Amino acid sequence: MEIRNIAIIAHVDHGKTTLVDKILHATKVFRDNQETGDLIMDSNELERERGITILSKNASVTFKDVKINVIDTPGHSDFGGEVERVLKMADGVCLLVDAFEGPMPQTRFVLQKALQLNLKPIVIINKVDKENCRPDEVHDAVFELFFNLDATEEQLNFPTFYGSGKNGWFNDSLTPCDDITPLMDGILKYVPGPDVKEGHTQMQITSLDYSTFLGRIAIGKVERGTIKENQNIVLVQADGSIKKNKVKELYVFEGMGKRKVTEVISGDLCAVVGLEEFNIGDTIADPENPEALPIISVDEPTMSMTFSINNSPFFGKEGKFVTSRHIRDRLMKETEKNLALRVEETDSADSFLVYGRGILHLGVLVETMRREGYELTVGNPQVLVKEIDGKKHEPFEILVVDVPSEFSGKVIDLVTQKKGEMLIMESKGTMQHLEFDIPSRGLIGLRSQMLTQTAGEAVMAHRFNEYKPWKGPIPGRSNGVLIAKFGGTTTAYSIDKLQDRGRFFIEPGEEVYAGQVLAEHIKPGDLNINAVEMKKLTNHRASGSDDSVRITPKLQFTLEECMEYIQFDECIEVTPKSVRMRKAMLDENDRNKASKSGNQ
Ligand SMILES: Nc1nc2c(ncn2[C@@H]2O[C@H](COP(=O)(O)OP(=O)(O)OP(=O)(O)O)[C@@H](O)[C@H]2O)c(=O)[nH]1
Ligand SMILES: [Mg+2]
Repeated sequence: MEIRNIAIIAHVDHGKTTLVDKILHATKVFRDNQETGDLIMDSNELERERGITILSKNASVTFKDVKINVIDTPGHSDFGGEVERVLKMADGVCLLVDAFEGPMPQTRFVLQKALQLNLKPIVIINKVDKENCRPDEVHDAVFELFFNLDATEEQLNFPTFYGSGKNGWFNDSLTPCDDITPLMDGILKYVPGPDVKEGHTQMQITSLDYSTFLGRIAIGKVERGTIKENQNIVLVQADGSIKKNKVKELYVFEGMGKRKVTEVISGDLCAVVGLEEFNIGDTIADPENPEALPIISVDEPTMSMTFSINNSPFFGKEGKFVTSRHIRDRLMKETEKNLALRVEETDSADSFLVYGRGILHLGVLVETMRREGYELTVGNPQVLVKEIDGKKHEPFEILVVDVPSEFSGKVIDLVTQKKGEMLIMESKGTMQHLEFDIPSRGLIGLRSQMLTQTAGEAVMAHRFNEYKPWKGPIPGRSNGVLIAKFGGTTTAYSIDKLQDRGRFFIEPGEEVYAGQVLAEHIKPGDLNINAVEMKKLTNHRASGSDDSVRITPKLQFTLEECMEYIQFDECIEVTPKSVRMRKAMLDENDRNKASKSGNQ
């Protein structure tokens, strides 16, 4: 059977997973009346909640007797490492571009990676159902992007399809049609079949999967020869070492799942069960001829954060896994499959320094651990500075903001405060399109401020560009916080009294501890408050009793919002049930002493 291996790549939200839905339906992976819902491939809990893809995933369909292995990839720049890795399994890519937004920072990144690997691109201008969309302009912009990325003559000759994943059609022109058949035909026509190589077994492990029954599963593309059930093989590892191993079971992808087989031939993707102690990047090879494939390298992390045991007074109350040993093992396990993540031990046995690609990358890890039952403390995210030619350098990113014209002034002011410099300003429909060069530091916390300033209208995206000399101090949070002076149960009485001082993160009746951050102060500077004070008892039942008190609903931050909010002297306590911001030093006297001696 003929094979095509394609990866679906794009900037975040440009419609990759929706397209995969349509491909699965068009090829009748489901029974006609089967209820499947939307975004079927976004199968894990966090993906469903957030409506984004975090992990790339494989599916496989049959169209006109050709087997098409489809790889859905995440579009958020924090998960770029995930895309780089799985592109190794593809022979072609479908590059989706939103017909209104046009190419965005991550479009450039994923296309660049695909072109470097010499994958055949098919461009899909998606969402042409959107009002004010500009498919022709976007097509030109995509061509320019290919050109700027030094695409070869052949790559520049890319085929283009237009359509709407949402409305279920793609055609080779802007004329709407009934379904996605023209695109499917295009995939068969333009994407080459894999290179089928005879010879000794060679397969690189590009992904890792777990199954409670089968254990760790190695996924990749058979590069050369065949791989068989019960075959004795060796693993050639990154450091050159060679380990004897054996294939227990073999699976190929089929629909959304896998099918057990006895043999897989060169060119197809497969899942190997039973290998011991393998890593992503290892080559499965013939014991007689152990030849390694080029190692997989992904871009460097740009941000770090400390992960420590929970040392708040509430330690161990809400989590199952709380010791430094638990946290260490879990982090090490994560590095096996999360290639852009790095973990370092620190001077303290209770703390680890975790490096990632951004707030979301690290935040998703913390959120996942919390759901698995872990308790931990995380510090404020720091960008990675480097010493280059004896000078301090920091990461800079390209920030793209699309915003209704009336807000563009505010956006420029805000970004300039954060040491961003404007590169481009042009109109795009009724919107202004702005591009800045900005230190990554300046991006921390920017999203929420930007949304407040633009009534939620700004659409922003950013992507690492290069290391440049340190830009000097960048103003952090402008407001101070209200800190609990005493532990206990908060009362409506005390919160009511303090409401005009700040916006609370907690509500009456919550257990708090001394040193916990309870509210945002309306002014700069921190204040220690008593939020557990009881109303003085009187003999008379006053008419304005406690329950008639009007408390403004609490401000509920997501974990990532907390990460962007906290300052260097603060941290976040994370447990399966709660996310609490706190001062790193819980004791008020300690904090006073530290701030006096200036070494907080
Ligand atoms: N108007 C319109 N909306 C679409 C179309 N295709 C997808 N969408 C919507 O765009 C949003 C994002 O779609 P997804 O398919 O999740 O995008 P994605 O590229 O997989 O996103 P990430 O995996 O997070 O990068 C969803 O709300 C879709 O319903 C389309 O053709 N037209
Ligand atoms: Mg997706």
